[in-house]
Amino acid sequence: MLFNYVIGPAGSGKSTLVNALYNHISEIYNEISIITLNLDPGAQILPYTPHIDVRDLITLEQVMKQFKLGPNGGLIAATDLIIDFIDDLKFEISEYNDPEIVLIDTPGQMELFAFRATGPLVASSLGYGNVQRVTSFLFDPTICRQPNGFISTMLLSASVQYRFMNIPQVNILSKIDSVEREIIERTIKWSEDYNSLENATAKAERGLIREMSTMLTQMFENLGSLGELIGVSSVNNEGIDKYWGALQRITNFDESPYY
Ligand SMILES: Nc1nc2c(ncn2[C@@H]2O[C@H](COP(=O)(O)OP(=O)(O)OP(=O)(O)O)[C@@H](O)[C@H]2O)c(=O)[nH]1
Ligand SMILES: [Mg+2]
Repeated sequence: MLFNYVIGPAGSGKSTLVNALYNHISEIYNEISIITLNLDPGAQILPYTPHIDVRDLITLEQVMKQFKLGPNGGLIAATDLIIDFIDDLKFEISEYNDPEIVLIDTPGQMELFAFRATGPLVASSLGYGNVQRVTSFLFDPTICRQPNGFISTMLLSASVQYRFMNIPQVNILSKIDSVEREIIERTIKWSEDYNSLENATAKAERGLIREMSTMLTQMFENLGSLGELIGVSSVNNEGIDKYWGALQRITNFDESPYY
């Protein structure tokens, strides 16, 4: 069983990517059992119909009413409450005859999932037997136009990796069809070549922020924390095969039964 948790800042393309990856894998393997799981209790509209939906167990409106909370407090409480429904989610997954692949869409505000107890607890609890878990962290290319936006996203990515310590992570540059090609190429270059990031930082920043950016860049280099950044478009599917390849590699997913 492969559990892929798609995590990223609000609007970075998580739900659309879950849908695109689901379609891609379903097209490659006729017989594969693959399902989608929505873990966002506050999701309004999803670009796909999830097989399992946490909103059937808990919704933002319900929590706001029950605990007399506003939308922000409601969202925090609703996400925290997912923990109470782990057994129900496990049961629903088993009802699909223990699927080979589960693609998991996580809450819009990633900090509610990744930086509170819910995310790591859910991630370590779902699945049994030979489970392979992976997180996919999304870099939003509109935030990465400037080196400081890219460095901030790298910090977020490193924090998620730190929170999900025992789970390997794939970094994705999402929505690559939505910004100029030069920006995409430059962002990927920054992830591969720390000198180019340091040079860009030196050009774009001054004073304290430049010093801090250089220190952070060096820290990432020392940690070897970024690795590959894979560009993907969920609109025209560019890079989706490379993304699936990385997921297989990182989890040693055995695809042989499907050929
Ligand atoms: N051009 C383009 N737009 C995309 C792509 N992926 C997502 N979008 C758009 O970006 C917006 C946000 O996409 P979502 O998939 O809802 O992003 P999300 O991270 O799930 O959003 P939240 O759950 O609200 O945080 C939507 O308008 C999508 O249509 C892509 O690959 N290319
Ligand atoms: Mg979403």
